[in-house]
Amino acid sequence: MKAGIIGLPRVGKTTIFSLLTKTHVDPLKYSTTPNVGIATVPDPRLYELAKIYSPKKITPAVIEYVDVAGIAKGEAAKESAYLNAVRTVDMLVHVVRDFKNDTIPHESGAIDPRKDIETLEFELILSDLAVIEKRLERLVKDLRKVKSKDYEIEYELLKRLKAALETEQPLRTLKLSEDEERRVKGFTFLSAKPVLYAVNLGENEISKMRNLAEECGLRKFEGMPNTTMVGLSARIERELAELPPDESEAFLKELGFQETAIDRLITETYRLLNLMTFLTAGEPEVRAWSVKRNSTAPKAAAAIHSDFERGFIRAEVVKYNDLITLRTTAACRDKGLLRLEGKEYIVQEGDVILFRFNV
Ligand SMILES: Nc1nc2c(ncn2[C@@H]2O[C@H](COP(=O)(O)OP(=O)(O)O)[C@@H](O)[C@H]2O)c(=O)[nH]1
Ligand SMILES: [Mg+2]
Repeated sequence: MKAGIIGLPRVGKTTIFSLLTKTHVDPLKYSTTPNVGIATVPDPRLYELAKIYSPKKITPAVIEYVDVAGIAKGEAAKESAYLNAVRTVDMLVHVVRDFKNDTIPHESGAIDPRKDIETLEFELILSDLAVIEKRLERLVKDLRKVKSKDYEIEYELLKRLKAALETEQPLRTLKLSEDEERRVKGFTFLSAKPVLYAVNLGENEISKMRNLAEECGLRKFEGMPNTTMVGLSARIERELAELPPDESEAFLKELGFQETAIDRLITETYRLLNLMTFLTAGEPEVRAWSVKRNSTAPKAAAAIHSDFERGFIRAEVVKYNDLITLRTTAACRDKGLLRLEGKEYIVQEGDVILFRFNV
């Protein structure tokens, strides 16, 4: 799964991308191709399991981030390469700037996270409107020639989406039926993608994090469907990343946090992508695997190998907490805590699974 980092120029996108993916990007090098990298999803359970299995390898779940070059007002009209790069991602991390710094000019001259969000979201909405209008024109022509129930349904649906966009409602906030979801999917509407607002705070203002929406004028976006927000100071996160682990831990404690904001950002991205984790554990490897919520056992098995889905026989499942308490799957079996699950089983967060299959 892929998250695209978007936002106005000079808000901290590339800085945050580097922190997320632990890569170095030369901030002075102008690049027209997006930066692409992998972030590991923080999961302390892996290290607890490693204490039991002493595995050769520990493999966390990952998310791909794409840092697309800055977007500016009026982009939609140009139908630029930028928007096309954004089209292929599964969700958006929208970085907005709250930090003040006179040497780093801000696109619109003033620091106003809410206005910046509205500006950029308006571009996404305009782009979607253009797509809808084009399709509607075509549908009207086609409907004149043939009577088609399918076209009629699509026509009515697109009219409804258009009306929402015209009142500046992003499509991600609409409630759609499964059938409607299926119909709109192919359009890859930009405003339909889940959004995480990453609010880049001044280094002396991170206390705003405790009451982010209120402090940054973002109340309007609170509780919106498929929308969430995380506050951070990219500058502080960079300092933390440059310190040796024990010192950065002490610094973090001093700031009053248990985890870095970058880790929180990754965790929230994961959640907004509707992903959950199941685990596999053994001497060769302890590993976290991502699947969509509500996946069946064979679907989860496919995350490991497509043969596993085809040849699926059963899943042997223990809960992470039970395994940590009892230390072995054999002990779990003795206590009746190892379950044999079939094709219909819906995998749960934190299941430790051994798949049985034949190929
Ligand atoms: N003071 C301060 N400067 C920052 C912060 N985040 C980024 N910057 C600086 O702002 C400038 C633009 O950052 P960059 O990450 O390249 O922004 P982008 O254009 O959105 O990719 C760079 O000089 C960064 O060092 C921050 O949290 N505080
Ligand atoms: Mg950049």
